[in-house]
Amino acid sequence: LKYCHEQRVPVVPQGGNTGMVGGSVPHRGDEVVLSLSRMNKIHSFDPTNAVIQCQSGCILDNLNEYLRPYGYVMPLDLGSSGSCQIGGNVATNAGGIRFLRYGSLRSNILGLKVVLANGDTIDLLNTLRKDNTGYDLKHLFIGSEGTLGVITDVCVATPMLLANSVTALLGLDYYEDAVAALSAARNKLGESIAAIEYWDSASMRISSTTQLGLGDCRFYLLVEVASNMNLESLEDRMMDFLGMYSKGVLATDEGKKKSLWKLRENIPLALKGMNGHTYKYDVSMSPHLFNQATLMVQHHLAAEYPHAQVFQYGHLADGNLHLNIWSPTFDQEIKNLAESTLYEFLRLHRGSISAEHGIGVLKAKHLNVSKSEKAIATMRNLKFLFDPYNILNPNKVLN
Ligand code: S2G
Ligand code: ZN
Repeated sequence: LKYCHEQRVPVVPQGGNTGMVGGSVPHRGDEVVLSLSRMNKIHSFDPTNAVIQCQSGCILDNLNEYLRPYGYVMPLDLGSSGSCQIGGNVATNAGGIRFLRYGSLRSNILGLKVVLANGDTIDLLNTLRKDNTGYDLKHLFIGSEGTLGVITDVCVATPMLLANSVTALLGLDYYEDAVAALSAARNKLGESIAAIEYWDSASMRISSTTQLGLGDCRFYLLVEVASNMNLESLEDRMMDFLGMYSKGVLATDEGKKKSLWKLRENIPLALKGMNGHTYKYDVSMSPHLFNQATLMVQHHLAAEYPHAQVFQYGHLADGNLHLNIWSPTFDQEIKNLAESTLYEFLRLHRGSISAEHGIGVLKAKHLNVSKSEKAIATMRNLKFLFDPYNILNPNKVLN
């Protein structure tokens, strides 16, 4: 980095390269791609403090495998866990399906080691749960997508691996029922909730052909509880919750739980497999608004683009909607119309144009939908402070 800084050579840091917004790929053609894959050593795990220290190139699944015998897990889980690397997860502050249970990855990072654009190393590695000594610099690098520094080592607080889990799938006829079920789940299942995901009938149709005995529902809600309490009591709690609904299935054995999760995990995979183009929007707003936002985009597209199909799915309790549009071929007009509709809606409701996937290069020009001019100007000042020659992942995050 010292050499590239002096020679003004742009550098694209790259981990598992599983990002969704083009944040880890070169775009100009004159960049050096700096792979962290070979920096994949696990330094230590302290079972007393439940903190793991490792290098950025460690693959998420490998870290989970390493922690399992100790009875701990990594504080995030996402579809790409087989190839994404913890350094990239931290650089994008990745979300995933366990955000509801473990909180943001950011809140579980205790320390980092970072190399700056000029080659200086900042050692912020510590395993302290509490450390109130001045500006918390690590938070500048978490989620900065490799534009302020290159993360080489991380210290992560690890939650316990819970002995038992029970998964349920509800079939609902109205979106409002899904939002009401979210509150009911919080009341009935409380601290044992491990995940709440939802999707619409269009998403179910492409994800699975098997009938679940739920009939044709407009919306599906997957609810998972996990705890060290015995399986019977956990099952009773879930049955008590499910008893409120006429269409629901419950899974306690691993195979059945996996098949319910597959219904959710298959949605983005099915979209990728459909011959055509998928426009992906990963947005945040109040859970009350997901269906309204989707119907609005659908309505704006229907007249001129009847072949375009709109899908809504995501992390309901996190207020994170994955609104995806599919069309037989890429059409700039569909993209423009969908984005003007959706981003106007987000502006109106103070939502975010990127809930978990980050900004990368794809969303950089829309940053002002979710950030004020002053905030963006301050981000530019920080960028200039850390990377005056703009060699670190140029054109990403900041247009
Ligand atoms: C999800 C995964 C990536 C995608 O399914 O939760 O974050 O394709 C997404 O949307
Ligand atoms: Zn997601």
